[in-house]
Order: sequence, then structure tokens, then C-alpha cells
Amino acid sequence: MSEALVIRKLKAGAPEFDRQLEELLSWEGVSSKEVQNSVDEIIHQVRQEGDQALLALTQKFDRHPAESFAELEISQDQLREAFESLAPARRDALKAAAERITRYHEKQQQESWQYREADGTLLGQQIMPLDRVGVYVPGGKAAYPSSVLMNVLPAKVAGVKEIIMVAPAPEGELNPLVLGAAWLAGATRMFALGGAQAVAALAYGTESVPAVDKIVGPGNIFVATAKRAVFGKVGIDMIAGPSEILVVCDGQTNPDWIAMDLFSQAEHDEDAQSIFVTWDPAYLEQVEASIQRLLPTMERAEIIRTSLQERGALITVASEQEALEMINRIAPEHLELSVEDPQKWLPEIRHAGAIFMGRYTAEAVGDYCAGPNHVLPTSGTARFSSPLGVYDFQKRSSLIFCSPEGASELGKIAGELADGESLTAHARSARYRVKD
Ligand code: HSO
Ligand code: ZN
Repeated sequence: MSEALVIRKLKAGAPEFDRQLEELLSWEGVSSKEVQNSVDEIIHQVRQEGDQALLALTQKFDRHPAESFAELEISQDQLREAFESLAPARRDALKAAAERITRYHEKQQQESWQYREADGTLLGQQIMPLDRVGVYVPGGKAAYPSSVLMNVLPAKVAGVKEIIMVAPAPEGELNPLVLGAAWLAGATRMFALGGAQAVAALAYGTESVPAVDKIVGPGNIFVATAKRAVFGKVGIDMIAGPSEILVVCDGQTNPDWIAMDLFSQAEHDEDAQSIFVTWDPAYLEQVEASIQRLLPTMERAEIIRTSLQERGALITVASEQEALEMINRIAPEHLELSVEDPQKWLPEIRHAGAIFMGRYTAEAVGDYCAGPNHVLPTSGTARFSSPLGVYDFQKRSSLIFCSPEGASELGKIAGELADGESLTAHARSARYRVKD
């Protein structure tokens, strides 16, 4: 049997607690000067040499055997064939997930609106989808077909016409589930490109890759650094940190379930963070025992062990109220409320990316198929941001239509304010329409 795991146990209110919690929650996702320099260099190269640079960089970094750029585009036929090649049970599960995710996101559709002021002026807001978006799908250990659905489907629901997907193909190999999910979700074009070069291609366009208006999707440090660098030329979704889960339990749930829920995020990677909070100290010991017993049975035991040891914690609080304070302080990406009456808690939860309510709601169902998006704010950013959604793929234009009376009313006010700013053309433009 492998050695016991050492996971920190903290007690809220203890003298060192605030410092310990702060240390636990600190996460520096910043990239080094070297990474930034090489990303800048790659972006420059792609802007100068287009497809040729993309081909050379892909041969170099992904060891892709392609000899011409054309080989890096994956056709719709290839996507469809990949979908059809999947085992029927997988295909059905992907379809069921896609349907649920679509239905949920349809609720997020925003409506355009108009209203009339007393002077006859018509005011409003018009919602339009973005024209073209790029979806980055990571390769390697984070090649998640579920993320393809979560990024592409909200764009579809928003009405985006062109969705360009990119995913690195190490040695020329692509994950058929990723391709199948791309076909099912409705990606319009796909290229076997990854890293900073893929982000640069999407942001600036090349002979073959169309420039997009916004880039979404997670990626490694090179991708994150490139997204930051092209922000402004295009929109980006967010810079996601490692996965996190905070489980709060009243001591009445099977402790094995809690242990496995903590593992479910810890298995993503060594930097993932799983935290458990309870006001029942005896129950905390039971959860720890479950963790110790179940860990050796896990396929990714070593990743889970490192994640729990480096960034995990089991925290005892004095009361439900203190548990609530902990939630709002941590502002977790995923919050599991494994308690009797989770509805009662909701009005006081100010910061959490997604809230999983009740003992039967495993965070994992949210990752795949419940319906809400699994792209969520991490590292405390739930204080000011929200899950990826249809609204990320839409934008608003404001509408103003002046009646002659409205023009007269507003022209007087605008003229006065323009005088105050010494902007004569503004003042006269507004006053031309004032009735005397
Ligand atoms: N939990 C991840 C999403 C995911 N889980 C994909 C499994 N596959 C986002 O934090
Ligand atoms: Zn997950």
C-alpha cells in the first residue's frame, strides 16, 4: 500500500488561520519573461509570414508531419466521420449532453428592447451575435470533448455564424471524441493548430485562417499569455486558472461521496484545489478516512495526492454562519452544498461560479451534462465575473430615435453641456434641431 496522504487540517478562528487561508488561496498565474518573449516572437512571426509560419511552428512544436498548410485544416467530412466512428453509447451521451446544454443556454438569450420617453424619443438596446469566434481546445491531458460542447454551443445559441476551432495535434494525432464533439456542436471550420501560434492566427488572420472577433477556451501558459497579448485586437473570455472545488457538508452525507467529489477536481492537475468545510469535527475525520482509503484505488492517484497535499485543505468551522463566510471569502469556482436545505443558503452566497445544491448533486454532472456551462471563474474571480454563456457571444448596440419634439428638448440640454466643454460643433449640431 502506498504511504498515507498528508492533507492540511485547519480550524477557522485559530490564531494562524487567516494567514494559512491566504497562503492556500494565493495563486500566481503570471507567466515568466521568457514565456512572454517567446509568445511575442511567435505572434510577430505569424503576422509577418502567415500560413508559412503556422506550418513551420506546428512542425516544430507539435512534431506534426504535415508538409503543406492545407493538411492542417480538418474538413467537415473528417469531423462527421470522427463522430460516426465513436462507440454508440459515447455518441448518445454526447448528444444527450449537447441537448441539455443547448436547452439551458437558450434561457440566456437576451432580448432587444425599445421604449418611448414622454417627449417622443425612442430609446432602446439591440442585441446582435458576434460575427466570428475562435474556440481554442487544448491537446494532451486536457483534451476535453465536454469543453468543446461548453464553448461552441453557447456561441451557436447566440447566433454566431462562423465558429473556427483550433486544437493542437501532437505527432499529427487528434482525439476523435474532440472532433466528434466539434461536429455535433457545429464548429464551422477546424484547424490542427495549437499554442501561441493558433491564438495569433485567430487574432490577426492568415491567408487560410480567418481573423475572428473573440477567442474563447482554456489553454496552457503559452496560450494564456498569447490571449492576454492579443486582447484589444480581439475579445477574450477569461484567463482560467486550475480547477477548484469547495465542498460544504453538514455531516449527513456518505463521506465516500465527499472524498470522491474532492478527488474529481484534484484529478484535473497537480495545481487543482479541493477544499472541504464542515462544522462537525467528527465528520471531518470520517471524510479524511475515506480520502485515505479511496486514494490508492484511483487511476490518477499521484496527481490527486499532489493536488491535495499542495493545495487541498479540510477546514473545521464553528457554525453554519462561519461556513457561509468561508464560501464568500474563497469565492470558489465550484461550490457543493451537501446540506439538508441548500435553498435556504442561496440568498447569502455572494460569490461562487456554480453552486451544486444538495447531497445528490455531484459536481461532475455539471462538468458534463446537467446543462449549465463548465467554463467558470477561478482563483476568486467569481467576485466579479460569471460563467461563460450566450451573453459572451453577443453584444449590444444602443438605439436613439428623436422625434422633432425630443430633438428640441434634448438639443437645449446638450447645447448647454457642450458650451461647458467648449465644443462648439457639438453645441451647434444639437441646437440646429431646437425649435424656436
Ligand atoms: N471541471 C472542469 C471541466 C471539466 N471536467 C472537463 C471534466 N472535463 C472545469 O473546471
Ligand atoms: Zn472537472
